[in-house]
Amino acid sequence: MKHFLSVDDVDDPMMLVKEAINLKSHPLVYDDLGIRKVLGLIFLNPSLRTRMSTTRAAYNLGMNVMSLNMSNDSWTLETEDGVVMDGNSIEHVKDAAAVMGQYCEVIGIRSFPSLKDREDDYGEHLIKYFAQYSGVPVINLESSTVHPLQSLADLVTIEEMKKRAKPKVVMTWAPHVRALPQSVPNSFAEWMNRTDYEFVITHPEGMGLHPKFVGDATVTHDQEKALENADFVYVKNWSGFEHYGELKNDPSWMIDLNKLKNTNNAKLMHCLPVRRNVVIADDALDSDHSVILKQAGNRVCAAQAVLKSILM
Ligand code: AN0
Ligand code: CP
Repeated sequence: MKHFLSVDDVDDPMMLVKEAINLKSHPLVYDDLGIRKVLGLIFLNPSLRTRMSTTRAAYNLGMNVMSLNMSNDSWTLETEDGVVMDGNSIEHVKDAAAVMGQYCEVIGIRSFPSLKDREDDYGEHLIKYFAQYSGVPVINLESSTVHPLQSLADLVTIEEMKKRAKPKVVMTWAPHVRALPQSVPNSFAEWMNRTDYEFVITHPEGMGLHPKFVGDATVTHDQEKALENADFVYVKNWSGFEHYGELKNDPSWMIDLNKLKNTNNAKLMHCLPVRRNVVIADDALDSDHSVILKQAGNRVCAAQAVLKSILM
């Protein structure tokens, strides 16, 4: 694998899932694969899980890691081509990416969308610049439109826990107090569409995702009906795609224990961080349905599978 920008960079997503599951059982088998190689982790936004799990994954492969918080510790990047840089931006991403490529064998980058200009966000300019100008493989740590490391860990979790060959997986929109990216749900949908699971998306009217990511999924505005007989319930807020970046906060869509009653004793999933009693109620998050910790744990083997396949 050259870059890991989205599922499109993966020849066989289910093979990568199997590789991650193997690495989880034997995390140190390839502990000299990345020896004396450096992974640079570049963050334009906060992160707990992605930062720590990817660092741990790199350590398991013998790599060294440098982490840089752009917002506090580096220069403001310009992403537009050919502009007169007489505004707030100090360094063009073309130059910064090329410099970082001199210091690192692999670069991971996180850059959230502005949620103001849909065309610009969906153009994914920043991560594409890194792939083009750094001269090294680039890993997506959540970009404007997708979060593939998260989706890979989610698939690992489902594969480990599923009780039937083709589980019913339901992704439900949930309320929030801030406008959030569509990256996690876009990506989850995109990866689900590469499986043979039954996949249903439920959200309030007007909160549909880009059709390219929805693909063949069944879409319904009836959350109760969608949840019936579900084996996995993936909960996530996202802001509007049609009314781009619009915040919707409808508390009736919050998931609680009662809503899981008509499921097939569903496993409850969330990528974290989760606002308790806004997105999901305590009674559900703290119940036996919840697999959020397993999911977060699986971020390590997922990142390790990606790094391994880049290093091989
Ligand atoms: C981010 C999001 O929804 O994309 C990161 C999730 C992994 N969440 C928040 O900003 C709360
Ligand atoms: N799920 C996830 O990517 O978490 P962080 O934003 O903390 O990295």
